[in-house]
Amino acid sequence: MSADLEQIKDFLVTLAKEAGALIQAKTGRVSYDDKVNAVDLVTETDAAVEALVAAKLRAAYPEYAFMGEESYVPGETKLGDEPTFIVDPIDGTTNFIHSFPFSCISLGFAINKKPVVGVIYNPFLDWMYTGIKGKGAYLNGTQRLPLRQPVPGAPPLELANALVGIEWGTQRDGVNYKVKSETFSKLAAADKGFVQGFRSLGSAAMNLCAVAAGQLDAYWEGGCYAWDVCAGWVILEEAGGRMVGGRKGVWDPAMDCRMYLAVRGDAGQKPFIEAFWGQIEGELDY
Ligand code: LIP
Repeated sequence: MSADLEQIKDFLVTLAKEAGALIQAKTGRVSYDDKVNAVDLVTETDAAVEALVAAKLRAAYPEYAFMGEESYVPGETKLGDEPTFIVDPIDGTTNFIHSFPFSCISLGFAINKKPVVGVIYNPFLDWMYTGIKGKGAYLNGTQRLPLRQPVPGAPPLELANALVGIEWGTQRDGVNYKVKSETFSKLAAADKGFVQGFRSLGSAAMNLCAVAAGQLDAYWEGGCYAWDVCAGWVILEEAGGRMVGGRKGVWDPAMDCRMYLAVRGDAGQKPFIEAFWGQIEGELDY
């Protein structure tokens, strides 16, 4: 039996609202633990939300697999071809701890390791982003993405007119820290990339939704996992955007490749991607 994607999206929207109420109730009042280091954080609410979501999905869709950030076991959990829910219970955990209102729940559904349904809900701003493969992407059910439409006669997307989402991520040493720091510096410099600006929303899912909405022109990150990008990926593509690899030349990235460049819909997308890759100083290595 093939999956009813519309019905799955509706189920995920209801679930996201329920989980969102729990996230909102707990923000700013939580203690936290380190995972890998002192900037890779987890709270009891991350685990509680994932447990709630996993139980509801397993009850409603026992035939589908489940992968979640908090139950992931490195080296053991593998993303397979079977239909799979891919869940980040709180994306933007640091924001959640600080009550910075850019955390969300990210609920994705993938078949053959390709995202086909995405639901991302930010309960603080009451923003519900949804996307279904082949059926478009929306904010709050009715506003079709992208929200920002091109101005007639405007120049195509290029570095010089781009607002770019970036994140430091949780690795603050070694080659990845070096590549990110030097690339950010090159992208900012007047005699090099000279992008208009950077934004750092602290959540991969929120960054991807901002690119899908056309509010950010691009988002580059290394270090994310499938649960950070699955839902946002389909929302981005259904808004006319494109996901490529965060390393030069990767036009068709795997969902769990951990290095991504998301670009909004625009005629200048391909030259922009090549120009952006040209600014990457060294190679990310996740
Ligand atoms: C975080 C991201 C953030 C990224 C971090 C991390 P978490 O997810 O969304 O943008 O830079 O590497 O993956 O830990 O808040 O779910």
